Amino acid sequence: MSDIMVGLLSSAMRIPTRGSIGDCTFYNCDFTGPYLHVNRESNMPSELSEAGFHTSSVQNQRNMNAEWKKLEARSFLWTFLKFHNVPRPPVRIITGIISDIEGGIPINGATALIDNKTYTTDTYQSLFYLYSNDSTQLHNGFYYIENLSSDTLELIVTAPNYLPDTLSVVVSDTFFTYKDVQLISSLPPKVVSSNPVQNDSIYPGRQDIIFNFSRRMNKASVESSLVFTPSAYLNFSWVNSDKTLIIYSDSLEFSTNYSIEILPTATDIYGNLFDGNGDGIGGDTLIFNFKTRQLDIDPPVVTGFYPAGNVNIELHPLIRINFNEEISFVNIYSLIKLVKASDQTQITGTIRHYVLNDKSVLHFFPSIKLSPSENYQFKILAGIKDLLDNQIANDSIINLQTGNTDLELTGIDNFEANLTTNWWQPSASGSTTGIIPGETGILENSLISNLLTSSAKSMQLNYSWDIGSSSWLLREYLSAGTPRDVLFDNSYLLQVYIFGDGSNNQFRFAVDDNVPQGGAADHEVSPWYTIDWTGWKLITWDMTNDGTGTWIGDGNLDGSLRFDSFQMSYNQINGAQKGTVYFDDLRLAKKVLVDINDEFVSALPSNYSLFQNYPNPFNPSTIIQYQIPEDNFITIKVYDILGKEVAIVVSEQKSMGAYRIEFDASDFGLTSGVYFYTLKAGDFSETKKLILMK
Ligand SMILES: [Ca+2]
Ligand SMILES: [Ca+2]
Ligand SMILES: [Ca+2]
Ligand SMILES: [Ca+2]
Repeated sequence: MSDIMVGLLSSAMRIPTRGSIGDCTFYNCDFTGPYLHVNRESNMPSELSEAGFHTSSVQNQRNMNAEWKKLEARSFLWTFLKFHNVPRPPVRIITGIISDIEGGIPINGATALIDNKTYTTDTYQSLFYLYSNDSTQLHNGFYYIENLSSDTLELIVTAPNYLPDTLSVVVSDTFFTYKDVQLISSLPPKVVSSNPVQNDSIYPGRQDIIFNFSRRMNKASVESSLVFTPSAYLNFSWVNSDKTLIIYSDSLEFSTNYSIEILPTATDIYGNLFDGNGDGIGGDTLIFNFKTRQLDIDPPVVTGFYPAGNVNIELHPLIRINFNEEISFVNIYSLIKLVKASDQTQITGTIRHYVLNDKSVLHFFPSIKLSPSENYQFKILAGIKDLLDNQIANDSIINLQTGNTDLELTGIDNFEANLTTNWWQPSASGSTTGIIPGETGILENSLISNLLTSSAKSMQLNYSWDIGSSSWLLREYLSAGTPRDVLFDNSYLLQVYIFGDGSNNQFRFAVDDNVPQGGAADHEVSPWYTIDWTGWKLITWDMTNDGTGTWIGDGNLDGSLRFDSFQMSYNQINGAQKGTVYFDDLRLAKKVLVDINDEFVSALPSNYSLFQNYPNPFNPSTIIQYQIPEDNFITIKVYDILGKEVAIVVSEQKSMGAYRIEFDASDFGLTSGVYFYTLKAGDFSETKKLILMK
């Protein structure tokens, strides 16, 4: 009987496969069937699966309908009749699916009329409200009419906003008569969006004009019904299944008012007349106005420079220049320069150019550390151009003076590995609220990274705020991995490089304190930082001096600390509703004083000594330390590998003490190579090797 039943069920429900593929996948079978595991054990076919209870959302929406179950029930009945050799009574039932010819979506509330009997397909009000709160989610388009009186009948199918259709049907006595019907929407086509929008402006020759239609359009009818005033030579292209028209012209004038008329002779592919005013009635004209911008004759303008402030610049700074428009990258390496003020020696570095919101952001990453307490100049030279060759006319020079401190660094995470396993997605944290989860998430990015380190990757965070929410907190939580092993106390600076989006939204750090206690209250945060910059910036939380913000801790950084999370919040006053920021090189830092030519405060030395220079190899400067136990005349001289004296670093009477002095090889024009440096004081002499590597 199973053989009969499975065949009848799958033909009645019009299921192309026997047994449920879903069951088969679920039970990991080899597709030889029966698919249900219980059936394999018992040799029982999976009859009930034929109606798709397990697998298909399309069939499930039909299963909500009582007459659909009649199809199934009659199939069971006919199985028993056949098994007992009882003839099947005349059937005379018509059934099928009514759907939209374009999208293929079944139509709710369509009516089938045949033999003076009608059947209206399920609607939200009649049925689907039992299964969904969304009035547009469910539809089956299923109709079913039984007890038809004769063999040949006329079927008329109607639906609101569709053209009716009439079909001739031959009704079967022996099985269900299937008649699927596809209706053509009678809603006239209209423009649903455009770029530019009505009365907006475009830059001629650089931007296209785009119309998105509600329906697939008859392309020729649209193109021939389009009136462009004043006239211009136009190119048309169609995408999105002929629903989107792109108009491009390189003959538009600057500073001109244009209008585009789409006449009602435009039609969709079914001949429905264009609805220009969008009132649901076809046959009228769309009048679309836009302006072209004036010719850009202005050179680019620098709108932002980082680091802000000209003194106490860190020794390995990133330099960022923001422009008011997109600039040409051509020759940029010869047009921006970092030089030492005293001798105009150029500091080499890498330039990275990004265009965000049609504006250029240039970054300069010096390839070496700068010297402490030294004057530098950053030069933005004449000749930088926009994309229309408008050039900056004059050089500008920004003076930068390095400070006398350097940073001793301890990395937490450089985002080069295990990013998506160590860090949660923002929506995974119970603290996160007020975001749109589908538009918020982290991922690895290898295009934007901090080139001060040998970074190849950063962490990209896309976020989107639900502005209907009453509070907003995005917690980007570090949940696992070696970055969690880094413990510290509040004597450190906590730092991260953030590539800002200029969104004015807010950022802060969060740390666990009292580690390993781990209670909810053992969480402290930094004050908020407003992300009002575009491009890279180093954000520093000085945990000793900057204080804390308010979250679930007591505001004191107690005991042992561990990084917890980056946090962001929506700025209700002027924050962007969505944006993207990047993080790189999360780390701890301590400031160390770099004293040049200054006496040590350490205990009085008991012997002469010359220490190994650092860094070594070096370029172009290095620090030499020495100590003398008595007042004496001393020299420190540098010799090349042949023993020739090439530099005198010190030659003077000195008081007893320990000293450090900077030796800058570029002051003496030295080339790369091995050199020796010798301290002489009376009878004492000591020599060490140093390596200049340019
Ligand atoms: Ca109209
Ligand atoms: Ca310009
Ligand atoms: Ca990195
Ligand atoms: Ca605390």
